[in-house]
Amino acid sequence: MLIKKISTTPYLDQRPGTSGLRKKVKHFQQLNYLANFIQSIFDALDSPAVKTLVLGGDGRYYNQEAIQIILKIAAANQIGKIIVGRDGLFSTPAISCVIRKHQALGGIILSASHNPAGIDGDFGVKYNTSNGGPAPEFLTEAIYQKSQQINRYFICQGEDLPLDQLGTYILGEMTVEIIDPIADYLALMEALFDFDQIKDHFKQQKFQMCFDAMHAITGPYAQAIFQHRLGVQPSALFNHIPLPDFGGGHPDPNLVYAKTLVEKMYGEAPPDFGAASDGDGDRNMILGQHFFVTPADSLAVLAANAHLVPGYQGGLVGIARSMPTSQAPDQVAEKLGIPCYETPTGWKFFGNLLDAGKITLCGEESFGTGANHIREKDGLWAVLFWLNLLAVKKQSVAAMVKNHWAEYGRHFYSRYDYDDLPLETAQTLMEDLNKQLSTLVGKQFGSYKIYIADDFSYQDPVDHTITAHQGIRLCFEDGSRIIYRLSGTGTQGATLRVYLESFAQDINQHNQNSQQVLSTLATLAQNIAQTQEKTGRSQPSIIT
Ligand code: VG1
Ligand code: CO
Repeated sequence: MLIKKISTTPYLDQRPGTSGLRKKVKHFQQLNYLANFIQSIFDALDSPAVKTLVLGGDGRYYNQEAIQIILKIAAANQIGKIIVGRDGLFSTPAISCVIRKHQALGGIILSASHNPAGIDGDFGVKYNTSNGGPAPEFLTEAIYQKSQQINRYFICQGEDLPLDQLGTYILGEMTVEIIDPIADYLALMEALFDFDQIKDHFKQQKFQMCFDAMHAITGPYAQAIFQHRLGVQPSALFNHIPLPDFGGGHPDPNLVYAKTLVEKMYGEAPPDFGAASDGDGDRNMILGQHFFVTPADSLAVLAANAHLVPGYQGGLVGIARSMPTSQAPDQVAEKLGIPCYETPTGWKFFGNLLDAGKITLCGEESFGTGANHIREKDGLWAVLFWLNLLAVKKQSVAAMVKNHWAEYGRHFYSRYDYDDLPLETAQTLMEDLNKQLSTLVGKQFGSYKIYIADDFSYQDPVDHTITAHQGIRLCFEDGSRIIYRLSGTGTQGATLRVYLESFAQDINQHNQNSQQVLSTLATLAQNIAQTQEKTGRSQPSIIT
């Protein structure tokens, strides 16, 4: 087969962010843009030739075309074998599972996660390594450096492959195996959870659930798991047909965007349990009847009860949470006598801790929960974990969480996002905050006194690399925190995220409304950073 060497010139904006390279679809469709980045991945990898890679995406617009281009570039770069999900699909957790199971060198994930899709939406490419997790910083940086020097890429000439047909194909000298994207993942879930007990709980207790796939990748997985394997009624699955534009929605599972689910769970006679996942299937939102479980509370409840579930009967070795995530899991770790690590935002920082056997569970405030079974956060895994616990405890979601608060105290939590700010405005705001840090320590604001004000820096306990400038932390003496950081996943302007947390031990305070409890802290956060003066916005774009 003819291998062509195509001359090209670098694009200066190919540095991966929190979770891979994300840009508008049209940006990716520029001449050689995708090819440059894919070739840079192969150029940065240590002798990728004759090895196996896994490839798939969340089905968004441009997924199929990108797969065909990537296959031809891989074949021209002497990759030995590529395992592709049927129709070019894989959820992010499933691809992590398949990389590990098939001992691949790594995988290429095509997704912009929860960012909107369609011709005017976003696209993304992420490289994961042989442990199944996002490439560490040194590798994403190496890929970026290659992309800045690139002057050619290699591509095979040939027909497109029929991605809808399972089977083995040959492209040049490369083998392409098209597999069912669900089977390996389902087998892993069955090894961790007691599916028969969950099924019985649905039957005996007349326990009802619903799941919103938001027209993204988890639809077919949810059908296979909940409907076919656990016997849930088809009507319990909403928006389960994946669409290239995700139905025009924003597949981010939170109270604002998962509208269908929220209306159902806060409506009349709701089911006992509701859940949603995001575009690529790694996030989750858990709801009870008229009840929302914050992601950090979810991680804390799972950790406290993990021994009740087959996969975690032996107990936990440790927990990790990202820095802006509430400290609810820390309390559980303390009681269990295990460490709780605090990492920068992004799943890549959990990889070393998981590989070194230092943690079993981990999570982020952004609706991400996961464990050592793979190296990505895992939406459906979290849903199954909750279902298994509910089947064991035979309690409502609200009762489980409230009992948890009674034992550990409640962490009120909220995130304020200021979207689409001019980059310079956002950067100046952060720089000005940085300059204030030394004067803030010891300062009293009403009943709040600051005892730590810093720019978060993380030293990886395994490879000792230091990652600096990961967000500004203001910690108050009563356990409250305000955190400011800029998003690394957006494709338009800059997004300022302000994270608010406040702690109440007293059970009499647990039933208060989060936004009310956090209102003084929210005003303080605005005043200290002068958000209104600097951004011209009196309110955030979205509160989750
Ligand atoms: C956001 C979240 C972060 C998450 C990342 C990728 O990053 O805050 O917690 O790991 O998205 O998740 P940022 O830099 O925009 O705050 V996903 O589901 O987009 O792969
Ligand atoms: Co995601």
